[in-house]
Amino acid sequence: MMNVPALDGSRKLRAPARDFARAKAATKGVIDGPELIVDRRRHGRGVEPRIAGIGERPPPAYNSFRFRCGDMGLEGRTMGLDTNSKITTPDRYPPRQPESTTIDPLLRAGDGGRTVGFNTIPEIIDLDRYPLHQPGSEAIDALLREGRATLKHDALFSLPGFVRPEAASFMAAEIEARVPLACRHDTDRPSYDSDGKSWPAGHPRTATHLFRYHQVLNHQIPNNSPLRRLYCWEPLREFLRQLMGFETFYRSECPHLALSAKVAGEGDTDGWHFDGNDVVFSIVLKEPEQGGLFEYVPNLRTEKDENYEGVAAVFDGNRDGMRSVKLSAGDLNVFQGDYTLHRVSPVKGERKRVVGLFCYDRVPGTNFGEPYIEELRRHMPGAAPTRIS
Ligand SMILES: O=C(O)CCC(=O)C(=O)O
Ligand SMILES: [Fe+2]
Repeated sequence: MMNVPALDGSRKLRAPARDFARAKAATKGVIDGPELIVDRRRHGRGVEPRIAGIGERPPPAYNSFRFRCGDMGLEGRTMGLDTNSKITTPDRYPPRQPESTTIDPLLRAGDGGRTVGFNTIPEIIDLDRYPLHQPGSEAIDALLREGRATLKHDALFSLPGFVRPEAASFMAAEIEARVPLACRHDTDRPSYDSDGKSWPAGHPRTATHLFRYHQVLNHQIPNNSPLRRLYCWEPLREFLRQLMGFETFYRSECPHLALSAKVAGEGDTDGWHFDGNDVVFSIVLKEPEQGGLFEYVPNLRTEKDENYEGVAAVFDGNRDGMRSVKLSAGDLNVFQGDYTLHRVSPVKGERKRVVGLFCYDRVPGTNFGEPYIEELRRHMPGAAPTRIS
């Protein structure tokens, strides 16, 4: 995801031990069973404790914590702990949205009334080229080896033609039909997540860039969407886990951002930024006529060196070491954007750029923090801010 706070960045713990004790006291006798999870993981630079999610049986290495996530249309349904460590709603298992069997009117409006298709993975993924259903096969092992080496060097590993063209255009139509409901981002933002310090004017940390696009959120994407089917397909998650070399790897459970999609029309763009989370998994569903290039400078900064000079030079137009690639419809892209400065150049022409974004985490039950969700809510059409607490 762009430079959103890392998962649950809203609740980065300054004093983890105290917060943890407060959480434990607040939940005593109210929540039976589940543990609260705080993990310590790298995001941006360094290691910070932060709330990661909720799970019945968290890995023993993790402390635990529970938090609340308000969400549009699902308010009051779920989640545990508000910002004052009070239990808000102790219902642990919110009802799931029923699987819809009929075509929803929005989709009908968007694609001329086709019946929902692409119900099976072989219709969606080119399994001949990428036999993810055969883990451990020579082809998959070779792909994993190539991917790991490429990621190390380039920060971007693309699997061209991963999604079949007809499935990609079906998914794009499904997403575009939801643009009237989508968040509209149109703001200048800095390239970095805040580090809480104040930086002098002219420093790259204070420079802002235009971010402008529509964003369709998880709960706005139908349950029977082939895009969701793909996201929920276990062999894909397992393949990506192995590619990243993580021991554990879970789909996010964020009602808003687990699965989302971005739609960029004429002039829309993502400004230069570093991602707040480690990895973005995207699938391009539709390419624009021109522009919408993915531009990046691999490993411009490192864990030890911010290289502000190099960053400032890119802002000033230096293109040394920069890659400028046209990601094509159907490509699956794995991108490590925490050390690699990147942007999406402005889209030109009538045809939109549509990208699906898949969100995972190394701990189960992850959600994004409420402040960021509130921010999204402010960008929803006709939505007034609705803080619950
Ligand atoms: O739209 C894309 O291709 C990726 C954009 C991006 O950098 C992000 O969402 O963080
Ligand atoms: Fe990004």
